[in-house]
Amino acid sequence: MDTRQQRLRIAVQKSGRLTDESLDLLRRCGLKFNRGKDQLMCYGENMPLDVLFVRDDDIPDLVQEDVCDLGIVGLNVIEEKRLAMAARGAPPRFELLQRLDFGRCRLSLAVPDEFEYAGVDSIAGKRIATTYPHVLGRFLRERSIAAEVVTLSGAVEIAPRLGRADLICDLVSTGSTLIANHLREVEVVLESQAALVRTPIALPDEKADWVRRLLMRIDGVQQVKESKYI
Ligand code: PRT
Ligand code: ZN
Repeated sequence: MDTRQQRLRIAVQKSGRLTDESLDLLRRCGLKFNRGKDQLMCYGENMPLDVLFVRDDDIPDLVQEDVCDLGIVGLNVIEEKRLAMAARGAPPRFELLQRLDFGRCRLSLAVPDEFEYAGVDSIAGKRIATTYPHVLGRFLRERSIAAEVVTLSGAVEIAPRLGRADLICDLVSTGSTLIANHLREVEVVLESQAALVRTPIALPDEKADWVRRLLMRIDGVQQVKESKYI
């Protein structure tokens, strides 16, 4: 039988903010694996679960295209993808299984220090730089605000200084990047954290059983972590 039929495959960020904690979670769930340097895939030694290392932005597609059964990715990426697909009239084909207790951040509006902000209406008619045009677009629509969304692929925080935008909509965690760029956070657009997603395709019994077991173990790991903080 094709081993792809029997082994689960999970997509994890190759190198970035979610990588260490995603792998740590899998280890705490009992998975043993050896990750060689620059290795794109590693095989679970004691569970039928293999890890594929990819860019975080590719994870929703890998899961919907059934290349991977599972993926760990930020809700910000999931939500942007979901809205982008809905805008094209295509329903998303991945399912949110569980929120994970790491990767917390927020997608926020931030304005230059000298910007006179007096509530969300102050951004009407302004240019907003972001890498999340669909999530921002929904935020504006829900508040009936007409503003120009300037979609960039990165370096959003310097867009106001370059004259490309009046304000930005970007991810924030500690807030120090905003301060360093003379920007201040004024509105939260989306709260985010890492999450486990799965393919909507029905899995063979044995694989479905392993997904259930993995979810129970994740629950256990997260509860232990929580009780440590209390
Ligand atoms: O290469 P690849 O495409 O895989 O990685 P990436 O560069 O797109 O993503 P990466 O590793 O930066 O982030 C992966 C995920 O981590 C994001 O999709 C979020 O779900 C989550 N996350 C949590 C964050 C942050 N915190 C965060 N602070 N992602 C990005 N940032 C950036 C933010 O864009 C800004 O530039 O960090 C800066 C702000 O941080 P503070 O602490 O100064 O506020
Ligand atoms: Zn990315």
